[in-house]
Amino acid sequence: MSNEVIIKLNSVGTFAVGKTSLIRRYTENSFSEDYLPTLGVDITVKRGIIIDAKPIRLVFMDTAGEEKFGSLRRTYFEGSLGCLAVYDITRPDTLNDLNRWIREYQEVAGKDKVISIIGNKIDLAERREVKQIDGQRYARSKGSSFYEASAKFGGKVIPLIFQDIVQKVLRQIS
Ligand SMILES: Nc1nc2c(ncn2[C@@H]2O[C@H](COP(=O)(O)OP(=O)(O)O)[C@@H](O)[C@H]2O)c(=O)[nH]1
Ligand SMILES: [Mg+2]
Repeated sequence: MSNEVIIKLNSVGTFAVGKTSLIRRYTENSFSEDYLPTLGVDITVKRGIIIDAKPIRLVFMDTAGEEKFGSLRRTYFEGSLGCLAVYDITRPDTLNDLNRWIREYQEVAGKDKVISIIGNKIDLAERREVKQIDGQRYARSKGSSFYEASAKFGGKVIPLIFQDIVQKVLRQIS
């Protein structure tokens, strides 16, 4: 479709918080228990979605949350319009780490880009160590949307996360 809007989105967050799983849940509606760490970057394209009456092509640059890929990761943030900043509700450090991840993303993509904060793995309720309110407060401090989700269980929140970030990006670029 020629009038397709192309939106490049990134993911940030510590290793194994579920960045790849959330994107896979949204793009393929699938989930795997096996941990296959992203090496450098996974690029996923999702076409044929209509948001606010506009045909959208989403290009996900899903990068590895490892220091050794640092300089490479930065190059994938160039030209990005939005970012999912993901933490794991069973690992409090991963919420603290978001400051560093968001700073790295903003240094390359720009401070004005849309960032959504996602607390993932809510299916592991008995192992929860981050209260929902703490994620919410953090997101508010960044002016970001906030969602809790489970890439494993999926559900309605998954498309909402992606619709929301795309709508915010569209508002910003129009
Ligand atoms: N229980 C549970 N496990 C998850 C969830 N999301 C991801 N995982 C698991 O956590 C590990 C890391 O996931 P992955 O998406 O590769 O993390 P990434 O390094 O942030 O991209 C994998 O073993 C996944 O199966 C979730 O919502 N619930
Ligand atoms: Mg990954």
